[in-house]
Parts: sequence; structure tokens; C-alpha cells
Amino acid sequence: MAKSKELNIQEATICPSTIQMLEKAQKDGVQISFHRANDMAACPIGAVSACCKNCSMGPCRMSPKDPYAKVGVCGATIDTIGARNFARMVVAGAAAHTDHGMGMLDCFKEVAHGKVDGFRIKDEQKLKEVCGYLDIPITVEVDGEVKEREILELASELAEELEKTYTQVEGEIPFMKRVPEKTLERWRELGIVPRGAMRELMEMMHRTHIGVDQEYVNISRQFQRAALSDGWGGSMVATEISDILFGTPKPIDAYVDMGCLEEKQVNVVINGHEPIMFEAMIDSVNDPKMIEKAKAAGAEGLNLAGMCCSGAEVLMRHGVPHAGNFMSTEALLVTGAVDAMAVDVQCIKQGLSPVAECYGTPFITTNYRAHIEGATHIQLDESNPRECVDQVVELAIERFKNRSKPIEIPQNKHIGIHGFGHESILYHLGGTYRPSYRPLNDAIISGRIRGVAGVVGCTNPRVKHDWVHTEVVKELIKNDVLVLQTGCSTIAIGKAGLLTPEAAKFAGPGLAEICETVGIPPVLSLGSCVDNSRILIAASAVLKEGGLGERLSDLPVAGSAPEWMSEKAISIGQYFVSSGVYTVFGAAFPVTEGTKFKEHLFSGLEEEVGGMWDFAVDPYEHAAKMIAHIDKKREALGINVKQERKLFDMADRREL
Ligand code: NFS
Repeated sequence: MAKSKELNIQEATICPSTIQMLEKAQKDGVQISFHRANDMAACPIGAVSACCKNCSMGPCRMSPKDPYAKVGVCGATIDTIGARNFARMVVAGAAAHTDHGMGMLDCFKEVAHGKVDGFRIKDEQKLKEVCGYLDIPITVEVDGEVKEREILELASELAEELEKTYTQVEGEIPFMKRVPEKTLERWRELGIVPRGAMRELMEMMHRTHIGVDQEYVNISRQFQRAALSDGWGGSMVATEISDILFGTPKPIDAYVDMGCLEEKQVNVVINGHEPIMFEAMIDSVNDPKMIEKAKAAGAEGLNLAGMCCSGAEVLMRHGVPHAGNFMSTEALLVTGAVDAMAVDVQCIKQGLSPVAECYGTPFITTNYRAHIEGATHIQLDESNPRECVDQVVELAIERFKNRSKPIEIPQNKHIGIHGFGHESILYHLGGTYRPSYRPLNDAIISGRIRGVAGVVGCTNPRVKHDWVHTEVVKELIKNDVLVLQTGCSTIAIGKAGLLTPEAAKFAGPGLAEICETVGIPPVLSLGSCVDNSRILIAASAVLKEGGLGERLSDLPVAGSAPEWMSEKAISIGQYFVSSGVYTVFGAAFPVTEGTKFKEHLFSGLEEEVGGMWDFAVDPYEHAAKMIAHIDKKREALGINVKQERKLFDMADRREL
């Protein structure tokens, strides 16, 4: 392996398991992303999007220090270049989520048409609810008698309707029916209500080609439309279909961290994003025939663990343990204990392939969209998913039998509650007798909960791994802000032990009181990155419950991605901003200081859509900005004075 500059491991991460594996990697002469980030300084021009390579007259490099000193060969200014680059990040990120959603829809259609053996509709209630949102009738009148429609018939109709999320050439996509009225009205005025994602993403790519859209505000209208086709479109479809097929998550106890690996068992790890392969894998490792094979090879059994967003999908639905987030994926292989790693799409580092080779771990790609040099490709066929996953398990058993490298498993694992969402927030805070958002709204209005924050996204070796997430979240809960989490961020917080009701002791007095009363943690784990749509749904439900304004932008909420790295994160950030949420990113921000385009993102958008971007690398400044915004919204709503708890007597109750 290439020689690295010396890495200061203690400065790279706060995750003890990752630290232990970095030390082992160093002894083993293995290089992972932390070393590569240490060796390769980020390009200062690219980091702020001050270059354009959209044609071969360039690439043109602007001057980040004096952004208006030069223009590109075609005459494009830094604002046009910055906006075009940003737009293309949104498109790539939105395309990833919408293609994931479309993959889920393809599978759903097959199930609805009875063509798949491995999967069925698990959550009929959710199917009916989603049909309800889209005005698809769930009953039919036959001979004067009202009857429930057949489940598969409903599913087919829903699939057909949801396909419009992608293919609709004109008109608003189906889930616009879930957007709060005033927010939607504003989008209509601005012309940013999305049509089908294919159209929006295609148009955005067209408009960023040399010589088309060269006015940053106009470009930003289209990238907002593209981002909204992700958040309220592709991502939302992915979440809803996954719930219908595999079950809507309910709060469940589960473990995170590398201690989930078992030395005496065959360890199979799944990494990527779509739940399809993982769900089939759960069947496979629980199949007595496969367990028998593992035992015949001398193992005590088959052990399954997830990573990244694939892991988050099954962590919250089934309590399958999660071994680590994006920056721990290669480190996990360094344990030598992974007997096979199977991957599908997104956030799968190419660097996994050589690390897997070093430890003799079979590394298997399963989706035609994502082959990786050095990996074995076993295509997953959705109509018979067991064929692929059983082969993965057999490769793992074979590797277990022939384990030749020393094994070192960090003995850390942390329990937490995962699997919150719109439905469980409703029941947990409202009670099963009368599920409602009222108690949550009342807690916000009274000031016990100061506001709600979504802290989400990747991990990134350019900042201290897991540290920024953890400190931001600690600051927020300390200040009575209820935190909703998805993706890699959740795993960082799970490792910090903040996903348990006992973590209420780290919360401010108001939030702690709520947590203790209803038995929830101060930080709620909501799933994978496509499940950020759950945050939009919960926010819309809070608004509908009343007392906190008319638009999503009126709510005392804020978004954050403290260690983001992927283009998907930019798309997520943009659909949050366009939905009206003030959103702070850490690590780096791909825009040049002192430009009109930056000003537009960080302030102009607030006038347009009520939300805007902000940036802070330091976690304390990051959290302080979010809290200040929450306070600003509380003030605008006239709820900035903490109300004393009022004990009602009978006369008060009668008045109520
Ligand atoms: Ni989302 Fe980042 Fe990737 Fe998931 Fe993790 S890195 S934007 S959290 S796994 S998508």
C-alpha cells in the first residue's frame, strides 16, 4: 500500500472502535480513508466551487480571494459558475434518492402484480393510509354494499399513482397533497412546485450546460424544484413503499458499534442503502438450513450486522445491530472478523475493495448500478432475492472455515431506541387512546420544548469523526431542543449513548421533564437518509395541529448536517431550506465567500421560501446558530416567554 503521512489518530475520530482499528490498520500496513484524507489536502479552488469544467474552453479557475476579478472563457461569472455547480450537486443527490425510490417502486409493482415470492405487503394499514393521502378510494360499493377493496388492487393503483413522482411531464407530483397549504401556495407563486423528477433533473442539467441559464437566481429556482422532487417525491416514495413492504418502524431497542460482531460466528455485513437485499438477507441468516451449514463449518451461528443507511433501515424495523457509520466502514474490515460484506448502492467506498482483499473478506456487489473493481458481482434478482443472498452467506461460511488472519473485535456496543416516525411520535406523545400531536405542540408553545432540530447526514474525515455530530446534539438537548436524527448521524449519537430515555439527564429541564413523563429519549432515531421525509411529514403534522403558525417556515425548527460529505446531503439541505427550514451545514460549504450567489443562499432564500442555508464548522457555534433561529421563530409566534405550568380546576376545565 502507498506510504502515508503520519496520522494523528486521536484527532481523527472520537469513536473508540475506529481508533482501535486505525491503530491495527497502521500495524497491518493498511490504508483507509482517514489516511488518504490526511495525505491529500482538499483543493482550495474546488472546495468553494470556484472552477468550471462544463466545457473544453476551460477548465476555468476563478480567484476565491477576489471572486469578481476574473470570468470564465465564455464570460460566466463566479455567481453563474457557483450556482451551476451547486445545481449539479443537487441534481446528483436528488437523482440518487429518486432512483432508490424508483427501485423500491419497481419492487412494489412486482409484489402488487404477484410476481415476487420473497416479499409481500406487510403493512396493509400503511398502504391504506398512503392511499388516503392521495385520494385513492379504499372502499368500493357493490350492489349497494360498501366493501374494502382488495389489497393487491389498491397496491397496483397506488404504484401507478406514485410512478408519476418520476414520470409526470406536467402538473404537480402526487405528494404535493401533503404539503401544508400556505407553503404550497408560495411554491406555486415562485414556480417551484415539482413535476416528475425525471423532468426536473433533466431540465436542471440542460440549464447548467454551457450557454443556457446564466443568472443565479433563476438557476436557484430550478435547483429548488429539483430538490423538492427529492424530499417530497423520490425520498418520500422510498420511505412509504419500504414501510408498506417491510413494515412501518416502531420504537425498538437495538445495538450499535463494532462490538456487534461475534468472533465465534459467521459475520455477514450489509452496507449501502436499499432495504431489499437486507430484508432477503434476514430471511437467509434465519433459515435453519443456512444455520446448519454455518455450524457444520465450526461456527456457533450466523451473525448479521448493518452499516450506513442500509443498516439504519433494518436497525429501526427489526433491531438488527448496526456496526458503524460511513467513516467506520473500512475500519470494520480491519477487525478481520467480517466474513463477507455485501453492498448495493451509494456511499460505498471503492477503498473497501483493497481493504477486503487484505483481510481475505469476500466483498460482493449486488446491484447492476454499482460494480466495484476487485469485488465479486452477484446480481440480486428481485423476483428471487434469496438466490443472491444465499450465495453471499455461503461465501461467508467458506471464509469463516478458512479464517487465516488474526481477529480483533473492539468490545464496544451501545443500546438505544430506534424506529421513531410520524406514527410513533403520534402515539408516544399523544397516547394510544387518542393519538395526537397536541401534547407536542403544547410542550413547544409552553416552552418546555424550545424547538425541534433535525440533525442528519454523513461523516467526513475532514472533521473529527462523530465529534461534531455529538457536540451539536449535546448542545441542542441541553437547551431543550428535541432532536430528530437520521442516517450516519444517528449512529454517532447512538455510540454517545444519547438514544436512551436515561439520556434525559443531559437535556435541559423542560425537555427532560417531557422525556421522563412519556419515556422517550431526548434524541429520536428516525431511520435512513431517505427517511428525512419522515421529518417533513412530522413537521407538517405539527403545523396542522395548530398554534404554531401557517407555514413550515413559521415553526421553531432548524436542520443540520454537521459532517456532511455527499451530494445527497446538498439535495436534502436544499429541500429542507425550500420547505422553509433554516439549515446549517458543517465541514465545508461549496460556495465562494463574498459572492452574490452565496448571499442568495444564506439570506435571499429566506425571503423567497422562508428557509435559508448557514454554515459553521465549530459545533458550539453551529448549535448556537440553530438555537438563535429557533428563538427568532418563537418570538415571531409570540411564544418566547416560558409559560408557567397551570393547574386547571373544574371551572377552567369547563371553560376549555
Ligand atoms: Ni446520508 Fe451521507 Fe451515506 Fe446515509 Fe451516511 S454518508 S447523505 S447518512 S450512508 S446517505
